[in-house]
Amino acid sequence: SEHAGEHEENPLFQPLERQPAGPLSPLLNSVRNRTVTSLNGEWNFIVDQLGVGDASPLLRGGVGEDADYLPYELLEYSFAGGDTLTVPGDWNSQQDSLFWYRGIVWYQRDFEYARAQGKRLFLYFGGANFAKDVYLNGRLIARHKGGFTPFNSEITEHLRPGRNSLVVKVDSMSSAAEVPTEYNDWMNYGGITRDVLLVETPETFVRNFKLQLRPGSLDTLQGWVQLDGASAGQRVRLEIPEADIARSFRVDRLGRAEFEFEAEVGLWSPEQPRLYDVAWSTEADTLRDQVGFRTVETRGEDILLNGEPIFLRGISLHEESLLRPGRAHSKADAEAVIERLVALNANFVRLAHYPHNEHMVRAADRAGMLVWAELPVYHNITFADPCTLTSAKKQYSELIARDHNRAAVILWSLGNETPETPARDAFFEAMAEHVRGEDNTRLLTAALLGFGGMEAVGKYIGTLLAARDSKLVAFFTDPEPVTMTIDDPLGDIVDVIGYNEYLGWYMSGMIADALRERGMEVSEADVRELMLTEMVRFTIDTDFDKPLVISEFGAGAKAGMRGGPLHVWSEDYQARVYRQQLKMLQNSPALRGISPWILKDFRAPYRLNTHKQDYWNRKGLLSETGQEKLAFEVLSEHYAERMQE
Ligand code: GCB
Repeated sequence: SEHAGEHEENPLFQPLERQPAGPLSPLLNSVRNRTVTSLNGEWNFIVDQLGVGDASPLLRGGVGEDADYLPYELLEYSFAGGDTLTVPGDWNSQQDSLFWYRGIVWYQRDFEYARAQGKRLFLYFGGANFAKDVYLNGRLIARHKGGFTPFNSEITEHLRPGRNSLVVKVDSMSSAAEVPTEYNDWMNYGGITRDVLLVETPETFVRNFKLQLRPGSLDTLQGWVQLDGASAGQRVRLEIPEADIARSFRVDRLGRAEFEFEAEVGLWSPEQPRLYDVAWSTEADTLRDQVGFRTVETRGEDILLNGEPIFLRGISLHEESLLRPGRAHSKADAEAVIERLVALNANFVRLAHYPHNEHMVRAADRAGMLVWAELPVYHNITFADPCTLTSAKKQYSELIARDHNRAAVILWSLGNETPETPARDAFFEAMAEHVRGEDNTRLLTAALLGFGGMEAVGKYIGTLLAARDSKLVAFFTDPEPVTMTIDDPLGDIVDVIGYNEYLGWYMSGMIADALRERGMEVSEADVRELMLTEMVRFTIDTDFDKPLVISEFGAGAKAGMRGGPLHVWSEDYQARVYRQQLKMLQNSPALRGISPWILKDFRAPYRLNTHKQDYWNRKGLLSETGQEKLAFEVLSEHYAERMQE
């Protein structure tokens, strides 16, 4: 993975020698509640398709230097005078010429900062896709990989009085050993896609804390607080005025204190998303946050929130804005999503397939939307490569360090539709241990891939067709209903079984093919029709005594396109799939949640049907501009009924 995001070696130019970047600083939690200066806005940029910017001798010390040269000195790059890109934001949706571009873009901006005596300064990135080299005043100060998690670096010592030049080399290419790889059913939006902030702190400050109910207990708070720049024995005070909590702790020589104490707190729930103002103070610093308290656990096939069984009425979501094309990154984006979730009567959202921005998770906390969060361990990544595991662990640590106080987040998903192999199982065992070690206040899940049921469904449909063709219908007044059993061994590792199934979409075509291979003359239309009518007799079961969440089902529809009951791409067909799937899922005894695929149409270079898809995945309940399709109401009515239960 050392080479992820790095292009094949240039035959002519060797990478310039440079001083290695120092280590990143451990993540600062709740950055927006600190003293911050935004570096969002217009940044200069240079597109560097061949990756010569830090290799070509013609560029002297490289683009990262952002050097001033005299008029008689030859220098073949310049940031000044070009176009600009808005940060935060992906480059693909900002410049037509960059729509399909995957590779390197160098970003640059100036800033001035008057640092008061005794203050420290950190440079914080909410997220940038994928690999980044950060230069301050010509010096490489930070390197980071992973497109969806935050990082920060202390720049106290690198800051200059007056003008400072910040350059970020962003490479949107991933690699085979990375998380994710290059092959995903979503647009690889490149760029500095999330907020960039300067964060000022005192010499000694509260870096991070975790404050949650102890798992299984409704009256014990537990966690830790981490100071930065502290000496052993220093005091840190916790205050939660609305709960009459005021306590102080002494940190150890690493600046950390762990605690557990009894407390009477009102609980956070979707019905009442109560958040408490929490303040952590040292002599010179106060860090505030808004924290909700709840427990989540499983008991057999139940998911218990605050000790009570709960059903997750959800929908899946990619991080694309409902307000404009491209990646979502703002509070307004998040609130636009919440509004649609409320209209759907949802209490749950699957933030697929990578960590979404912090605004989204905080909006969920305020609105009482339960969250499934996940890492882009997607399809067949290189499970056997130890670098892949290292990268995945690091990304999960960054996500947990950001979100461990968000009551809304109840599920950490380890991966999506990963084919069964021993290397994969070993990878997930290591990941589960890692994630549980970092956070024991959430459940683990994964969206399993299973064709386990396919053979049974194929046989059933084939038998019906054969009977019909030989006019033996009469003998099939009561064929055995099908049970699709999920037996992926990953089910042993997780707490909640996620399962993606596309009975109403992909499976009909696959079964038609399989039956033809066995010599039956069947049409896809016949299979599709039978699937849609018969699926209400199917049951999804698992080999595990654990809750089941159907993490995806769906069908593609182009907004405004109407058609008959078998017309794929029509809104009518999609709505029919939803009606039948929702009926069918009532049969599954372990079902404790649903998050169909997906809230809104999203950009997907996999989708080549230029007539119907036009590089959009059309499984949204909303069009790419937010227009409701028929299925939206089908799901919202279904959820309204479930709310009555
Ligand atoms: C899936 C994947 C999702 C795809 C979806 C589809 O199973 O998890 O990333 O976009 O199917 O539309 O095929």
